[in-house]
Amino acid sequence: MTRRAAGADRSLEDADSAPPDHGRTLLQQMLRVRRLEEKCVELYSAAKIRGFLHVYIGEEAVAAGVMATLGAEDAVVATYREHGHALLRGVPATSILAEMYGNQEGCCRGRGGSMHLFDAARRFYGGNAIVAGGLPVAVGLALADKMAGRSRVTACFFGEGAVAEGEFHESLNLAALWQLPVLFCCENNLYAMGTALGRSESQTSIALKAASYEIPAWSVDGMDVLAVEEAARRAVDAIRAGGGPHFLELRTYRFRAHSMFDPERYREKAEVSTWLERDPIEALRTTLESSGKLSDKEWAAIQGEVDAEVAAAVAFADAGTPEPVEELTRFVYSDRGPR
Ligand SMILES: Cc1ncc(C[n+]2csc(CCOP(=O)(O)OP(=O)(O)O)c2C)c(N)n1
Ligand SMILES: [Mg+2]
Repeated sequence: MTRRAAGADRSLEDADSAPPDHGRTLLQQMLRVRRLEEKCVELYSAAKIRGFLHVYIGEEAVAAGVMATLGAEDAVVATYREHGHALLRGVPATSILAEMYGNQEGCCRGRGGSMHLFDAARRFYGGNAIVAGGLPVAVGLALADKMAGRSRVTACFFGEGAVAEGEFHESLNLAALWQLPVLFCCENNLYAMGTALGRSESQTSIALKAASYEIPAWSVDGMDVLAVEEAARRAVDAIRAGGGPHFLELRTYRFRAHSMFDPERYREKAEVSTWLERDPIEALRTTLESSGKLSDKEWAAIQGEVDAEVAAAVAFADAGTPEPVEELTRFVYSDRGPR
């Protein structure tokens, strides 16, 4: 086929499927996270993934909305519920799943596992298992950027459980004091393990706590990806314009248990059902369909692509090589010997 003919074919294809609607892209991003997480639960039950596993099902709109506003030069810091953040940051599903299997093809050679996904080349700085542990890391990254005069943003995701930690307050204080380019993204899913927010905090508005540090802070519907994206874009633009740190309290809900070892005795089934009705993926799909921006064919195509991506990741991880035992101390001790 000549070059001209190939170009003609492409323009025909383009005419057939209109330029991808941004809403459809967000829908696909959320679905990628959902399907990967569902697969992780399945693989955990099959003992292919071991250790701890915390899934993000129900909270996808938060990562998808914020991540859509960041560029490759920006940095992302997350918690132990970070598979989706890593995926949307560009870490391949193959590399993520291989990591969870403990395979040497994983993004940390299988040494980090589910809670410690990390990819410096993509400026994805974890995967932090310590509650609030990512906040000082984000402040440090932003301080480095500010000192070097780089126009970058560091987005830091953490749960509302972090507000009980000193690191939360120290980090907000220094970020505000030094006017650092950090976007704090609090994923307020109402529970820290089995502790409801109202049982542990006298002030349950996290945005108000952030505002007490002189940080512009907004509460956002974390089940609405378009609202999340809009708020994040406003904040990121302000940060890039030298406006210092900004804070988003994203009100969301985890549909599944805290981890794979949680009998969920602390919340009523009726409460979970009410939130399930606000499924962020279903909500956006309905909005797009009713406004004529998503046909059945397009939805089927999105699902097909996502399923294929997850299936390829499973095949990759299944065919991988566990980190060899004899290499366990590699990268742990210095190989330079005594000085
Ligand atoms: C400093 C510290 N204390 C306690 C724990 C145990 N722990 C693990 S997850 C968790 C709850 C955190 O809840 P939240 O920050 O709301 O995040 P979510 O799990 O809801 O996403 C706790 C207390 C920990 N990992 N680190
Ligand atoms: Mg929480």
